[in-house]
Amino acid sequence: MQIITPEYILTPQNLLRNFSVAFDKTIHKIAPLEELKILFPDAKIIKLQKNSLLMPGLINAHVHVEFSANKTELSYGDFIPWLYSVLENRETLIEGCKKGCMREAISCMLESGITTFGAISSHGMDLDVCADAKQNVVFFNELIGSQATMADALFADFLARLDASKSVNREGFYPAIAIHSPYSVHPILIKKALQIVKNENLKLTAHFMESSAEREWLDKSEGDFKEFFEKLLKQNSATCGASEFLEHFNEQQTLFTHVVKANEEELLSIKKGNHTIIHCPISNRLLGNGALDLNEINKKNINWICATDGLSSNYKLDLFEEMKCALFMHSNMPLLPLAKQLISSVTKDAALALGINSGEIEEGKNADMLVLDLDKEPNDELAIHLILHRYNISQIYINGKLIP
Ligand code: MCF
Ligand code: FE
Repeated sequence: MQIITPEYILTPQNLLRNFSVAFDKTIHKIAPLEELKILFPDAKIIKLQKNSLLMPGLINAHVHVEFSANKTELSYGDFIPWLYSVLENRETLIEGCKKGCMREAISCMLESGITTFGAISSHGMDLDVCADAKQNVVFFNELIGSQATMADALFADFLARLDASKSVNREGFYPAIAIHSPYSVHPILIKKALQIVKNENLKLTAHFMESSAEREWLDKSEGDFKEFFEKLLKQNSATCGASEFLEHFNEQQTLFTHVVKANEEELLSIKKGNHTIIHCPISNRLLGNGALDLNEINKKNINWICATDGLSSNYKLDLFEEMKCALFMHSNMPLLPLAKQLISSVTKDAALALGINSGEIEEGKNADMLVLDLDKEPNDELAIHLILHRYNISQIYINGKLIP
């Protein structure tokens, strides 16, 4: 058992001052130091400096680790040209994305305070590095393929990857499933994957309504996707409508990424299923998809969290940067409440959506914690300051272990 003695502790309800935390793998008790010393006389005491803040480790629920080689290869500004550039550069990116490059992306996340991430794995090339990562990992094996003729082969490949991820046996590693999107996965495949999700109680995610091209293709089998599908896949209509797609998830709480172009009916369906939206503001901006209507999402009381997406559509895997961009992107929302919601979205709310027992400095939670060095006494606007100022992270604990 250890006792850590920060000056401040950030909890969802309030900011505690002069409280300490007794923890091993989990947080056992939060109380004044003198009280904890009596309860745990043998505990090692970690003394922290003035203005230190203990807060939960950050949770990045959506990142494509395998795309970490991209810097300037992919075309930004518009979704369909980006997609063509992904296909054109696939070999270079895959070739370039050796283990070192993926490891670097994972350690950059750690340095910026990310103690849990959700990896969307398209090929399983990131399995070893994710298994070796110091962070907790929800490893989402991606299922993709819009053509029924290929369904069996694609499903077999997906199952092999899922099985490989199940054989990783370490604390804080959770195999899970990603359905790529409504335009790219055939309903036959979706049904088969959902059966596994139900039988094995796995976490589930999908990209949904990211671009106006996706909107038009799913609604009318028209728009910018038409040429893409006709030329590349000899497919002239969408295999699944948007509402039909969502119906597959009626009984399975799902994390839907982007959702920028969803209509009223789809948002209500997301609400009804108690699903969560993963908001990736930088990715949305870079791929020309506009801004999610967070006011509307809040009005409908829909769960949402914030994540980085991959280096395929971002320049950094840093949730402080992501929150800062969100704060400026949603300029029609009151600043302080948005800042508070953003902090909650990468801690408590993300933990809840991923089904992870962390995201809060609270008794019983896993000890995933950061120590930040604030430069002076915090005030009521701490949430804004946490996002605007890159406070130094002096210690990181994951499942109670100090990360060197
Ligand atoms: O989230 C971004 C943009 N939307 C969709 N997919 C991806 C993103 N970054 C990487 N991807 C991957 C996706 O997982 O791109 C591949 C898929 O494997 C091809 S998309 C048809
Ligand atoms: Fe993505």
